[in-house]
Amino acid sequence: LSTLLNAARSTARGAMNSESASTPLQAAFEAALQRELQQRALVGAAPGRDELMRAAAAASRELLARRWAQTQAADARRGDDAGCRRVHYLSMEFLMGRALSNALAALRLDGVLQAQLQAQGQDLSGVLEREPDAALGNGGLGRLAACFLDSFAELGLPSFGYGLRYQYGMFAQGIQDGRQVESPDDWLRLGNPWELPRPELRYRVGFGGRVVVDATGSRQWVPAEVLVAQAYDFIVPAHHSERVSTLRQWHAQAAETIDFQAFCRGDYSHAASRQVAADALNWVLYPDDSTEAGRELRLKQEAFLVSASLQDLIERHLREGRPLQTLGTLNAIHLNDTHPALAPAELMRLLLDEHGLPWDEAWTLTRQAVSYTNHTLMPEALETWPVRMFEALLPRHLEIIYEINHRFLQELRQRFPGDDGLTARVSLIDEGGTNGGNYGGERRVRMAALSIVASHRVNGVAALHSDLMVQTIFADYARIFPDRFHNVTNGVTPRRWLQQANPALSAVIDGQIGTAWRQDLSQLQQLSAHAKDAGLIASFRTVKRANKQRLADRIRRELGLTVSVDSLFDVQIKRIHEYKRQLLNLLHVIARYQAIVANPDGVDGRGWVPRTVVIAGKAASAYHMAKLIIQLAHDIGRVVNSDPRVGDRLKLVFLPNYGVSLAETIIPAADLSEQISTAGTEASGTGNMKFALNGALTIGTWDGANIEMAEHMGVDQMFVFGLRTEAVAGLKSLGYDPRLYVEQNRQLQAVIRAIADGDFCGGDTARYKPLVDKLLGADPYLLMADFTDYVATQLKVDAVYRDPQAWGEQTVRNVAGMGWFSSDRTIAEYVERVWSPASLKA
Ligand code: B1N
Repeated sequence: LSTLLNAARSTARGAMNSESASTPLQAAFEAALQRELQQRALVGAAPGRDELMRAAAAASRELLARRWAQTQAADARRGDDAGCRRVHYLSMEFLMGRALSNALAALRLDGVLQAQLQAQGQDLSGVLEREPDAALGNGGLGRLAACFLDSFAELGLPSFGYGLRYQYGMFAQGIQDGRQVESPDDWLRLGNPWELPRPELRYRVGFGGRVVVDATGSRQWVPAEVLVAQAYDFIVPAHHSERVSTLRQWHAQAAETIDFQAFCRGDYSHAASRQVAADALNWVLYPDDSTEAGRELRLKQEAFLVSASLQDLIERHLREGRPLQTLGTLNAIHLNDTHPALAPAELMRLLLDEHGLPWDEAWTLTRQAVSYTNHTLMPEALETWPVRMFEALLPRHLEIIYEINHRFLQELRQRFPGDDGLTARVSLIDEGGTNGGNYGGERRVRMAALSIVASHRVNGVAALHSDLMVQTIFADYARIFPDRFHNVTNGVTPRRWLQQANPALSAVIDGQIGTAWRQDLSQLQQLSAHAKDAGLIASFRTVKRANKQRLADRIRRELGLTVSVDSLFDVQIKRIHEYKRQLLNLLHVIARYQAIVANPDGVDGRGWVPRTVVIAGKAASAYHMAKLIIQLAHDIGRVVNSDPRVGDRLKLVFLPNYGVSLAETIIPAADLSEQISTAGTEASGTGNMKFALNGALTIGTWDGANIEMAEHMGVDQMFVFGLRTEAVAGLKSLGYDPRLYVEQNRQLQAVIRAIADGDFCGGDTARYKPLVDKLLGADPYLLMADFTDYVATQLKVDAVYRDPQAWGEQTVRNVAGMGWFSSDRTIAEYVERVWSPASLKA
């Protein structure tokens, strides 16, 4: 592992001649700006920030395109014994955010552009802010894929990310009367200056139709509908070498855009129907996080991504003059959750039907190439598709899945004779019994089963999650394939999440330990020797205060609310989900509000540590409970923020339209990071890492990657509370009764009563009835059981915050402990355990 990281670092040092010639950018920028102004008939006018942003992006793209060509040429030449396979990371989501400041930093051209813009009377940050986020992802899973692309480039890994070019990304969230309203994210409205259309890269992808058997007995699929996948490339630069990675996104077009016969008949709607079908496929990212989308269009999107990507991979492999027989040892195909799980079936189809390989050989290549990461244990997120939908859309894939299943189950019957329960449980087909419950007995294809059976490696995303995965949802498969399951704990890119998001803290760290942490985050450990250094603590404080001021300014601008930078900024930003327990956070806010009103001078007369609670996040449009939680946050905020008895002691802020860019401003300003999921439910979390890296302390449960963070920084550096996984399971198995916890805690009673009585919504007792009923009835995420410890732990947070030296020391120790959580380390582990040729022999 360390050899790999070091090798990447030393080639980086050699290759980095730091673009000292600033002229290429200047020239490219001037030319791009002229083009921009011409296209918009603005010649002679002073360019606005939009034109400047687009010109800067176009110029950077031009410079990156040279690096792209060099990288591809080098990768094509690499020997078969290079020790590392080319990685193809298949994901329905890449949550890239903005690209310009990252590109400028990678090219070392931010200073040059700043000077250039000053000459135009503009400042760089104003221009950067004009770039729309590329929000082609829901949350953590999509952002992880984006961090991975950054690390692929940084480590010089031959690699492609493969995704879809959605016309509309993650919906924009507005708030009306405290309620979420969704609107489309028309991010391509003004075009996309970053993307390179690759008209020469087009592949046909079929749907529907039937399978015909020819005279020789070989089977061929004759699809009823054919779409063309057209590639658009987005270049992801390394920061310490001239290597790049590629995000290749597919855009669907009709094979023949109009049905000319129909057109001539005057039947225009029929004439355009093929293009309409193609447009539907490109249409929109499914806005579901950790739940199954379950719609036919989604299955078509998944099949389209998979087919185009694999055809592209095979073509490249053959074009480079390599035989099909080395496909699996020279290429890795990685499934980012089960969303691209059709890949093994499609690869088999291509190898069998298009390239004429026999089954066993095709299966060997497939198993060598494919690996799969699971990102959640939530049963409602485990993808299954009705067999009926396969019959209609993907008949040949269904045949292949049946054959894979037949061989798999046959082997099992030999290995575990008489265990019919086992074969039914692990079959790729759910025969429609009770498994999965509410599907009305329909037969379904289990995508996780397909992913596991067809992979040589399966991994979870944090140690606890990987353990639970093999103990619970995949226990049978772990027994069948004991060597297949591994853990690779998530990480985040330090370039975006420290260097770019927090330049001031980066400068302080540079001053203390030098600049090498950008490539080797483990260097941060050196900070711990200075954790008690009053000067360093003061610098951390100064930076935090300035970042808080920036956030406070934004809150005032957007919401007209004034918050004090002297208050503790307590932040929870992530998708709104019951298991993430934003509601527990709100219960604490209410408890604190009631306590402040009852005891304005504090319980012990020492006053209150002032707090600003910040929440942001989107709720899936059909997720009623999550939407109610957003509304409750607004109702509480309205009451608390305007209560003169409270003043600065407590504010509750909901920042709308959470996304990558908003995270980049919020995270550096946080004092406290809320990571409070019910133990065993958050697979990893990656926001938790970003906060700690930026000097926020964590209040968190013993869940996901929180555990490993605590282990790396020292458990006492984190505010840990709540029931652990075994206790959660134990309580549930005994028959958990939330009312018992309420009866024992008068503070909790008062909090629940306030919500039930409509205290925050003018006495409307109906509004939150479903929420209160669920808390007192089932409370599946154990808020009632964890409330007391949570509130007590919040008081411990206050106590440390009162002591600036103690708080400061702890923030330094948090940053120092985060060196292991770089996505560079994560990717190095994937290379070693999952994608190396050696992992095939193990
Ligand atoms: O993946 C992240 C983890 O850090 C989070 O803990 C985990 O919740 C997240 C269906 C998902 N798991 N599953 C999804 C996303 C979209 C969808 O349609 C499921 N997201 C996660 C990175 O490992």
